[in-house]
Amino acid sequence: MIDGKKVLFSGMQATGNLTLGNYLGALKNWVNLCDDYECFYSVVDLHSITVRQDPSELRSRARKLLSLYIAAGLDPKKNCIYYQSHVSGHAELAWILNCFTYMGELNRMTQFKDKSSKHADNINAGLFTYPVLMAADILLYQTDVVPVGKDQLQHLELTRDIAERFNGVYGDVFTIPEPYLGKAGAKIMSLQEPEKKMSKSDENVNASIYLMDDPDTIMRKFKRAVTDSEASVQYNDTQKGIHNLIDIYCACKDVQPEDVVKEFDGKGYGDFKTAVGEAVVGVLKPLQDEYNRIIKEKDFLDSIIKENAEKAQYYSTKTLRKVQRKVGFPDRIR
Ligand code: ATP
Ligand code: LTN
Repeated sequence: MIDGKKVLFSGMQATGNLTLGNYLGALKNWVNLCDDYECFYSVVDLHSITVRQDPSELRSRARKLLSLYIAAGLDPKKNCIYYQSHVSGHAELAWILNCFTYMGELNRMTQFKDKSSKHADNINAGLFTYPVLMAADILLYQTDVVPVGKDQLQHLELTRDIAERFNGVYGDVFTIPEPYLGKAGAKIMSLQEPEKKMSKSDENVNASIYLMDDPDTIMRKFKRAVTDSEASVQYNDTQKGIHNLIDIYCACKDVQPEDVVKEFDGKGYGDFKTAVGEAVVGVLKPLQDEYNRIIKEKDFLDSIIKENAEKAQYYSTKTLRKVQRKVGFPDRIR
């Protein structure tokens, strides 16, 4: 608890270009959570170097992601938005937690299996212990809830196991975090293979709408979106492409699938795709304008980066000192 509020933590990696899936499934839903929770949103750059990165590219992407958090509506005075690498406790706690995590547990992580097969030339120890750093991120702030997608639930479960193991030895040190299941966030699927989720690492650029795509590109991608031969806008599990387009339209227009089916009754896919494209442009254009404004405000961004890193450092140090005492490190002489 911080000032009587439960703590919420989430993070995103600054790798790849964010997609409409990241926005509708995560970022957009984070905006109002600060009314009920003390929120920490980190740009997890320590995680990013588990895969080889170009240094100047990583630095620039990290700043862009942080600006995008703000452009999406996360008020940096009410939400602690910061770079993971600016708060030393993440790496320090991760080391300690490494000593409370079994090789067997990490071996079972599906993300490690996926990533090590994709990067067979660089299966480094960081990639293997990635989930322990994620556990440190979460436990460092005595986090109560973590909004994550399904793919990260396994890591959250491991975080809970590590925290319980540690508490079992040393008493109640860590809050045990729960996944945050807000109102069902849309799961946005690929425009080219609607049975797969839209993902920023998809090699086919037509499969994803990127948050910075211009209106023409957005319209073109929707025109090319894979549908079916039913020629009727219906919301069911067999018309997967149309199902996805309806979900996107609903998330952008704040309407229900049955309204969409009624609205497009008797109309062809061409009209529907145009309407979905326009709805997406209607959401992304203001986001892009705001982003382009914020990214130029150097002093403002720098002050946010500094203030929020100090805030995160303050709360994380409280937990870290407690942990260091518990495991038996000598007290600091002041
Ligand atoms: P990658 O392709 O690099 O695995 P990703 O696009 O799947 O990335 P993540 O960085 O793993 O995205 O996820 C960031 C956040 O966005 C998570 O909370 C995740 O649940 C959410 N998210 C990602 N893709 C989608 C999607 N298609 N629909 C809804 N939410 C999504
Ligand atoms: N592994 C997550 C990013 C991430 C995270 C976290 C999410 C790192 N630390 C802590 C929630 C809480 C991902 O790849 N989406």
